[in-house]
Amino acid sequence: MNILVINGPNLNMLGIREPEIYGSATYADLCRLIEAHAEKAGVTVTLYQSNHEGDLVDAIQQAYGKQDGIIINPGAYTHTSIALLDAIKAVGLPAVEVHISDPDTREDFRKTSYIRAACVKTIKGHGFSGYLEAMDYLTGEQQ
Ligand code: CA2
Repeated sequence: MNILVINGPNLNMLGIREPEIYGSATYADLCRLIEAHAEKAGVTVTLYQSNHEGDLVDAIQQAYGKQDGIIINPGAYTHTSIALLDAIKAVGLPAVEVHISDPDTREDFRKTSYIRAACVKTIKGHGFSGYLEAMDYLTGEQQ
Protein backbone atom coordinates (compact mmCIF):
# COMPACT_ATOMS: atom_id res chain seq x y z
CA MET A 1 0.00 0.00 0.00
CA ASN A 2 1.21 3.52 -0.87
CA ILE A 3 0.36 6.42 1.42
CA LEU A 4 1.12 10.11 0.95
CA VAL A 5 1.54 12.11 4.16
CA ILE A 6 1.07 15.85 3.66
CA ASN A 7 1.87 18.56 6.19
CA GLY A 8 0.90 22.15 5.57
CA PRO A 9 2.23 25.55 6.62
CA ASN A 10 4.51 25.96 9.63
CA LEU A 11 4.59 22.27 10.48
CA ASN A 12 8.27 22.36 9.44
CA MET A 13 8.71 24.59 12.52
CA LEU A 14 7.58 21.94 15.00
CA GLY A 15 9.65 21.82 18.18
CA ILE A 16 10.91 25.35 17.72
CA ARG A 17 8.09 27.27 19.47
CA GLU A 18 4.81 26.59 21.28
CA PRO A 19 5.94 23.24 22.77
CA GLU A 20 2.96 23.44 25.17
CA ILE A 21 0.65 23.00 22.16
CA TYR A 22 2.65 20.93 19.67
CA GLY A 23 5.32 19.25 21.85
CA SER A 24 9.08 19.67 21.62
CA ALA A 25 9.83 17.12 18.90
CA THR A 26 10.75 18.41 15.44
CA TYR A 27 9.35 17.83 11.94
CA ALA A 28 12.36 15.56 11.27
CA ASP A 29 11.40 13.53 14.38
CA LEU A 30 7.83 13.27 13.05
CA CYS A 31 9.10 12.02 9.68
CA ARG A 32 11.29 9.38 11.35
CA LEU A 33 8.35 8.18 13.47
CA ILE A 34 6.07 7.88 10.44
CA GLU A 35 8.75 6.10 8.37
CA ALA A 36 9.45 3.59 11.16
CA HIS A 37 5.72 2.85 11.55
CA ALA A 38 5.30 2.50 7.79
CA GLU A 39 8.16 0.04 7.58
CA LYS A 40 6.60 -2.14 10.31
CA ALA A 41 3.22 -1.99 8.56
CA GLY A 42 4.66 -2.75 5.12
CA VAL A 43 3.51 0.61 3.80
CA THR A 44 5.41 2.69 1.24
CA VAL A 45 5.17 6.19 2.60
CA THR A 46 5.88 9.50 0.84
CA LEU A 47 6.32 12.56 3.06
CA TYR A 48 5.61 16.06 1.81
CA GLN A 49 5.52 19.45 3.53
CA SER A 50 4.83 22.85 2.02
CA ASN A 51 3.90 26.31 3.20
CA HIS A 52 2.10 27.06 -0.08
CA GLU A 53 -1.53 26.24 -0.79
CA GLY A 54 -1.08 25.66 -4.55
CA ASP A 55 1.84 23.30 -3.93
CA LEU A 56 -0.35 21.28 -1.55
CA VAL A 57 -3.06 21.12 -4.25
CA ASP A 58 -0.42 19.91 -6.75
CA ALA A 59 0.78 17.22 -4.31
CA ILE A 60 -2.79 15.95 -3.84
CA GLN A 61 -3.40 15.88 -7.61
CA GLN A 62 -0.12 14.04 -8.22
CA ALA A 63 -1.25 11.33 -5.80
CA TYR A 64 -3.95 10.30 -8.29
CA GLY A 65 -3.09 6.90 -9.77
CA LYS A 66 0.00 6.53 -7.57
CA GLN A 67 -1.15 6.52 -3.95
CA ASP A 68 -3.81 4.43 -2.18
CA GLY A 69 -4.53 6.98 0.51
CA ILE A 70 -3.61 10.37 1.92
CA ILE A 71 -2.89 11.50 5.48
CA ILE A 72 -3.12 15.27 5.67
CA ASN A 73 -2.50 17.90 8.31
CA PRO A 74 -3.32 21.06 6.34
CA GLY A 75 -2.20 23.33 9.22
CA ALA A 76 -3.97 26.68 9.13
CA TYR A 77 -5.32 25.93 5.61
CA THR A 78 -7.70 23.54 7.39
CA HIS A 79 -9.72 26.59 8.38
CA THR A 80 -9.59 28.49 5.08
CA SER A 81 -9.03 26.29 2.05
CA ILE A 82 -11.82 25.19 -0.26
CA ALA A 83 -9.08 24.47 -2.84
CA LEU A 84 -7.71 21.64 -0.66
CA LEU A 85 -11.23 20.31 -0.10
CA ASP A 86 -11.84 20.26 -3.86
CA ALA A 87 -8.46 18.61 -4.56
CA ILE A 88 -9.20 15.75 -2.15
CA LYS A 89 -12.64 15.33 -3.71
CA ALA A 90 -11.14 15.45 -7.21
CA VAL A 91 -8.68 12.59 -6.68
CA GLY A 92 -11.23 10.48 -4.83
CA LEU A 93 -8.62 8.86 -2.59
CA PRO A 94 -9.42 8.01 1.04
CA ALA A 95 -7.96 10.83 3.13
CA VAL A 96 -7.54 11.12 6.88
CA GLU A 97 -7.36 14.60 8.43
CA VAL A 98 -4.87 14.78 11.30
CA HIS A 99 -4.20 17.54 13.83
CA ILE A 100 -1.54 17.36 16.51
CA SER A 101 -3.56 19.61 18.81
CA ASP A 102 -7.34 19.62 19.12
CA PRO A 103 -8.39 22.71 17.17
CA ASP A 104 -11.96 22.40 18.50
CA THR A 105 -10.78 23.31 22.00
CA ARG A 106 -8.78 26.35 20.86
CA GLU A 107 -9.76 29.69 19.27
CA ASP A 108 -13.15 29.87 17.54
CA PHE A 109 -11.52 30.42 14.12
CA ARG A 110 -9.96 26.93 14.38
CA LYS A 111 -13.35 25.23 14.81
CA THR A 112 -14.15 25.19 11.09
CA SER A 113 -12.51 22.55 8.91
CA TYR A 114 -13.29 22.80 5.21
CA ILE A 115 -11.35 19.65 4.37
CA ARG A 116 -13.24 17.45 6.85
CA ALA A 117 -16.15 17.00 4.42
CA ALA A 118 -13.84 15.15 1.98
CA CYS A 119 -12.10 12.97 4.60
CA VAL A 120 -13.03 9.48 5.75
CA LYS A 121 -11.80 10.25 9.28
CA THR A 122 -10.45 13.05 11.48
CA ILE A 123 -7.92 12.42 14.26
CA LYS A 124 -7.16 15.41 16.49
CA GLY A 125 -5.39 16.03 19.77
CA HIS A 126 -3.36 12.81 19.79
CA GLY A 127 0.00 14.47 19.09
CA PHE A 128 2.30 12.74 16.61
CA SER A 129 0.54 9.39 17.29
CA GLY A 130 -2.41 10.71 15.28
CA TYR A 131 -0.43 10.20 12.06
CA LEU A 132 0.26 6.57 12.99
CA GLU A 133 -3.39 5.99 13.90
CA ALA A 134 -4.34 7.46 10.52
CA MET A 135 -2.00 5.01 8.79
CA ASP A 136 -3.49 2.09 10.74
CA TYR A 137 -6.95 3.28 9.78
CA LEU A 138 -6.10 3.42 6.06
CA THR A 139 -4.34 0.03 6.07
CA GLY A 140 -7.24 -1.51 8.05
CA GLU A 141 -9.74 -0.09 5.57
CA GLN A 142 -7.96 -1.80 2.68
CA GLN A 143 -8.17 -5.30 4.26
O1 CA2 B 1 -2.96 20.94 15.60
C1 CA2 B 1 -2.58 20.94 14.41
O2 CA2 B 1 -1.95 20.00 13.92
C2 CA2 B 1 -2.83 22.18 13.53
O3 CA2 B 1 -3.17 21.71 12.22
C3 CA2 B 1 -1.53 22.94 13.52
C4 CA2 B 1 -1.60 24.29 12.78
C5 CA2 B 1 -2.80 25.10 13.24
O4 CA2 B 1 -2.94 26.26 12.45
C6 CA2 B 1 -4.09 24.31 13.20
O5 CA2 B 1 -5.14 25.10 13.70
C7 CA2 B 1 -3.98 23.03 14.02
C8 CA2 B 1 -0.30 25.08 13.02
C9 CA2 B 1 0.93 24.41 12.46
C10 CA2 B 1 2.17 24.49 13.30
O6 CA2 B 1 2.38 25.76 13.83
C11 CA2 B 1 3.49 26.00 14.62
C12 CA2 B 1 3.47 27.18 15.33
C13 CA2 B 1 4.54 27.48 16.15
C14 CA2 B 1 5.62 26.63 16.25
C15 CA2 B 1 5.64 25.47 15.53
C16 CA2 B 1 4.57 25.14 14.70
